[in-house]
Amino acid sequence: MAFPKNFFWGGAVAAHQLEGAWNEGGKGMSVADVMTAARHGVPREITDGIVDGKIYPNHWGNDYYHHYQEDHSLYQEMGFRSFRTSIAWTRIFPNGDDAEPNEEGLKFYDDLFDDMLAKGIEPLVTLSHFELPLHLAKMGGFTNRKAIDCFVRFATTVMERYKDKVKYWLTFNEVNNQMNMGMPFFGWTNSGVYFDENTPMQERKQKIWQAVHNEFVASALVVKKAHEINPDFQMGCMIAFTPVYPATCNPADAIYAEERMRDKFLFTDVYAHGKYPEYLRKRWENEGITIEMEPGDEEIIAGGIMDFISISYYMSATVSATASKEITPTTQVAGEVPNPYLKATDWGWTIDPQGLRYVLRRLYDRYAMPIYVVENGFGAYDKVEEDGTVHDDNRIEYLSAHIKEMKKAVEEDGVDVRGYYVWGCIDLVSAGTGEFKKRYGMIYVDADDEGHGTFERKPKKSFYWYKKVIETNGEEV
Ligand code: P53
Repeated sequence: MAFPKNFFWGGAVAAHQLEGAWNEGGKGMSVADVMTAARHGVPREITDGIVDGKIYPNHWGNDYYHHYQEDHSLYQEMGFRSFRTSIAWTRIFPNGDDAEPNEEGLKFYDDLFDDMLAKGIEPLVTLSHFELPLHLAKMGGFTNRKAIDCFVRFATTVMERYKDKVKYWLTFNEVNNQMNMGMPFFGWTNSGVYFDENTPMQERKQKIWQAVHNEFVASALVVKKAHEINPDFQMGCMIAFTPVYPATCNPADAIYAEERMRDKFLFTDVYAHGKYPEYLRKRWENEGITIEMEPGDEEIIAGGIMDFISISYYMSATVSATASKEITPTTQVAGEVPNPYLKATDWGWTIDPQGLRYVLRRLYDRYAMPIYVVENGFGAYDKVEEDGTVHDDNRIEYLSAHIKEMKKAVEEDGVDVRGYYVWGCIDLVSAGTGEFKKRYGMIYVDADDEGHGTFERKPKKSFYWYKKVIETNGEEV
């Protein structure tokens, strides 16, 4: 048998993409609440507050806030062993720096976790998934050290509150996305760092690297706190591990591709080894970046080593040393060129199941730590048949091919993979575009890009397929 008996088969979501109820229950505004709806190739706008006439899809999501019991029952029916969601920071501390937490928000997640646990589903909770309080973003987000204290306080509050309910935690979702400094979206969602098209690159770099350092300190402080609160807690980092291949066997391409891989490895290196790698210090030096560190920061980072690594995996990227390094709204990595061996989704994301195995091997070879694949999924247009069913064979094909490669990583390469979570196991708002029609779900939600619809839930064909995968512990994929 490839997968251990207690392997975590499940699904993943993030509060801001599905809860909706953006101003209910005492919730404050987050960075996600001021991002407009867009589409492939057109970036989401970050507006100064709510602007009349613009569409803000995160305000309604898929209305999970009012549907969670029903949704958890569907997950139970599929056999989920675990479910990953995030706690919306602004439900707990509406402004991020409030004197007291919001009891109504705390109670909401008490009920939500109780319901999951009653249905035999183990929660995996992301503490920060693109949900920084807007008030903190206005103060510079994570470039401001005040955000460190606020995050630690938020994390401590929820870890203490749910210490007997939640055992698995992630600190910052896809913290490496902000290495893409060409698009304002990434710095904003990761760190509450705002810049626009006119901000010079050097200024962007300086701000993002400072935010990254502050997040390493914040993450390490939270990991330490977590183990004090409950020694059984399992703490993880979360990296979007899009592998980067060289376009040719030209050594210059190989070196450049590895350089872009370091944009991800630098994060896992710090999380796994507790210190900044030499190549990163050199990079800062060569690029004229000065990181403001306080005495003790490096000791804090050394004390915040993770218990496991978690990744999202959707696609791979291929680069050439000589290709243009300009970033467009559809660029994943600077210097990207098409890969003639791979097809892509309607949103231009390459489909590369072997890339998942490649990444699992590279990570396990480097760290020998347990790995959770906490996001993998297929964003596509769904066709609803006359009788209301959705035959999403393309999604089944995508997921199945990826699970098969993950299985090889376990069986043939000996990688210690502990869990697999289908991203957007239920239709929700796309982070990148704000669309609802870029659907990932195995459960269909009747809603459109403008939030019209009944929000009724219905299993798709993939729902029954995944149920079988779980039932057979990955033997039948
Ligand atoms: P959407 C970019 C590249 C890889 C993953 O993405 C990304 C992004 C940001 O768009 O985000 C992760 O919804 C993220 C989720 C997100 C999911 O991938 O743009 O952790 O919040 O929804 C899919 O299609």
